[in-house]
Amino acid sequence: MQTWCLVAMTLLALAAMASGQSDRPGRFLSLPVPQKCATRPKEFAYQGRSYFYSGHVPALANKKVDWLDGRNICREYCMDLISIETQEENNLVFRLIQQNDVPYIWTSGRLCDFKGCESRRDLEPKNILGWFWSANREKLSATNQIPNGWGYNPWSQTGHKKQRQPDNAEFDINGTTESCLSVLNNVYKDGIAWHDVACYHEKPFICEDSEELLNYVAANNPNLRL
Ligand SMILES: [Ca+2]
Ligand SMILES: [Ca+2]
Repeated sequence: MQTWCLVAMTLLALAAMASGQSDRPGRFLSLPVPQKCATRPKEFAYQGRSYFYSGHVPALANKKVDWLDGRNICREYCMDLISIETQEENNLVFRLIQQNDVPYIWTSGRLCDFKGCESRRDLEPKNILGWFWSANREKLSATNQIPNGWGYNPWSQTGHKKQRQPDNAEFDINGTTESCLSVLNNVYKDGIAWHDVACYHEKPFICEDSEELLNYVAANNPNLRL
């Protein structure tokens, strides 16, 4: 897993928004709200970071949102949609989904298919090497391999086209690219597994602390307890 150049990827992330990735042009990333950061929901923790599932927060319990709205709700809390870098973290997510019978959730996984991505040879072929976690701009492992240090491949072996994921299936149906990563709960009789899904779909989500946003708010609010 390599960390991408922060500045370049920030620009890419901004370009992604400006390119209207969910068919609503002119949408931007939200800035953190210091008071919300200080009182953010902390349902569970892993490696020093707090997380929550939107369905367990009274104010968000019935909310299903598209991928960018999910990011923005998290970001106001100094969080972002979850990035799942380790099998242990993935197991936490799978367990939460299983124990609470959650149908699906958004993660911060995103296909680099927007302006600025076309010059990145290292991201080809896109369906295998073109995925990254928007929350921290880290690349995902190749989608067709078991990630380093994992005992299984979290991507589903099946889907709408009865092919392994990512399959970009919706593109064949209505021309919309499946550019966002959702964890689905047995939608294709495939157990709990990762799927590429079109970003406009409305889903509950899991937020994870963003060190970047927490540090930013801490620096500007020295007396705030985060
Ligand atoms: Ca993470
Ligand atoms: Ca798919």
